[in-house]
Amino acid sequence: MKTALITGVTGQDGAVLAELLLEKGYSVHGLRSYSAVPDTARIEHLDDVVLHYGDMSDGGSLTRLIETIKPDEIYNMAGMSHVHVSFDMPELTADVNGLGPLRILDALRVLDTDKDIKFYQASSSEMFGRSPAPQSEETSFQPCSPYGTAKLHAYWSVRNYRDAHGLFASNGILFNHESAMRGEEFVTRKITKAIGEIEAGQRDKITLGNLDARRDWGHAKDYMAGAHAILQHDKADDFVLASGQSYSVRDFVERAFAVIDIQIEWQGEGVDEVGVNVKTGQTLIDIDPALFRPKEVHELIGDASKAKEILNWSPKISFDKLVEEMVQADRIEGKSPMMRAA
Ligand code: F7E
Repeated sequence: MKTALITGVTGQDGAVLAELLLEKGYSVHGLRSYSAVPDTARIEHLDDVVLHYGDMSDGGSLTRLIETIKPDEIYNMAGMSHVHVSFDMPELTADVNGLGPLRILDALRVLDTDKDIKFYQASSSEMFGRSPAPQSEETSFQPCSPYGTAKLHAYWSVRNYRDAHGLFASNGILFNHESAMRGEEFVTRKITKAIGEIEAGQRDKITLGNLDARRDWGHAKDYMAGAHAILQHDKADDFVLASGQSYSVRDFVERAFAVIDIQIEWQGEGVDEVGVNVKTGQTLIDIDPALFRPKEVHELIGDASKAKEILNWSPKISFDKLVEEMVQADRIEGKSPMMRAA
């Protein structure tokens, strides 16, 4: 039986990956950082995950854990994952997202384990920043957020430890990937959660930032299967995982409302633009410039040809299916207690 250690096991990716690895018969250990408020909701159904306290900013805790568990595979899914927030907490972002993976790599270099532990780093399309789309493994990086620069530090650390010290360390450069477990601070889940609440009469509208930003959105289940495939390859390497299709935030809004049979019409311009329910005239979307980022990545479209060719990986869940699944999941949650009981 293989043993895996997943950092960030309480987040969307950690939880989805933990479930996948348990299904594959792995013994799964998860690193959780201390939080005063319980943060294990996403893995409550996964009794078999062994949880350990530790932190990406605490090298000693990481080293001890690796030494004790002696995993076959380590998946680093931990970190400060919100790009906008990284502008307000650049040092913490650099520490956790940039130096955290380096701490694991260095532990793997110095620890005298009898195993060749494989390491997966959750690299991000945000590292491409303003490099023109489509972006592949050959595209140059132009990160434009503290989040992107910190991820780039980790990406290069993986490559350097692989080349200099012979570690089996691979980067998965993942484009945006979502699910019903996505945090509510990310735009897709923010929209679907609010739609559930609007439908249940608990709120009137959704306030958003840049409607024209374009992202390549896929489903977290497909992308975690890809992360696993990256470590099963016989050689450590770097792979882009993406759908190859991009949609704007505006597109996501339209398709998400369509799931509950509401058609949106856009009226006005710039920060005064609103999205209106065609049937009732009610404003369902407005804009708050405070939600614009100091510097924005305008368009991300991934080219995952290498993963397709070498790993035989390609996403199976379409954008429309993803949107539908997320809206439907939030409809149940968004309904009033009376409707839920019915
Ligand atoms: O923003 C725009 C926003 O926060 C997507 C993380 O998983 O994927 C994610 O990063 C777009 C941006 O994701 C709102 O300006 C408009 O252009 O959902 P997001 P992200 O920044 O792309 C990458 C690959 C990661 O690695 C990250 O960890 O949507 N947008 N209005 C908004 N975004 C948010 N959050 N909230 C809004 O109201």
